[in-house]
Amino acid sequence: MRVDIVSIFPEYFAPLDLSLIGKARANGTLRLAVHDLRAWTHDVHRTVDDTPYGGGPGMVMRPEPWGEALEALAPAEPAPDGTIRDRAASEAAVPPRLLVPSPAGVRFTQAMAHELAAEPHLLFACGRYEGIDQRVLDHAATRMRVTEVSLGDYVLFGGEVAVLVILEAVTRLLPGVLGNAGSLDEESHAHGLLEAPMYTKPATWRGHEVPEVLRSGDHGRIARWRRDEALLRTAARRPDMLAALPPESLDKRDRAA
Ligand code: 6GU
Repeated sequence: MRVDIVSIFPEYFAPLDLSLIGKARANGTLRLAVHDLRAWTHDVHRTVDDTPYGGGPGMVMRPEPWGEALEALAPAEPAPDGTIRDRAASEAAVPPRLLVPSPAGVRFTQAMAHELAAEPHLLFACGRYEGIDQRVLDHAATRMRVTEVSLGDYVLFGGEVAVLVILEAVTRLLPGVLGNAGSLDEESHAHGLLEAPMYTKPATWRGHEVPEVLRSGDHGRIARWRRDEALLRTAARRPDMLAALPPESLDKRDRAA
């Protein structure tokens, strides 16, 4: 997967050299480039923002640098007659999916992470201040898919941290990134429930015991216990998730729990 990130703070992305994301970059699974938006400014002050039309507090990112950045990173449109000039050019002519982090976006979910993991090319545009001039997104939408995406109901200074979150959720779904693909199936959100609690050795620690069932070796009982714990946790912490489950996904013993 190819990923381009545009930001006025490229330094935010230094952690992407670490851990499993760093490994995915090193082995070519993730071809990631971070770009400084100010590279597409032309004035001595390298200005990227201005006051909002209509008034109000804060600043808005001006459209000109963003327009040039997106032109440079999203390939030119194919010829109007659909002519394919050469194979390499036609492959490069598939426009990326543009993602714009914003508290006004649609909610980022595990389902969206799966959807993004299937894309060949993601382009992230990180806004700061009160956001990016809306015409940048409207114009981009004439030649590529544009999604404004939010992490949740709170406000960050800018999109950079959100991109780190989204990219981590997506990268771990790419083929070959996780050693044990089974962990993708078991985890919280995989089946619309939170995951049951986990334990390791020692069996007793500071007076707290590992539940007996997990030491029983009875795989049927263990699976049932984990399912019950997942249901109880989800009911207590995320009643919205429980309510959203299709009724046929609950069996008789689930209802008892
Ligand atoms: Cl994606 N961006 C910003 N600036 N604030 C947020 C957010 C994104 N998601 C939640 N709050």
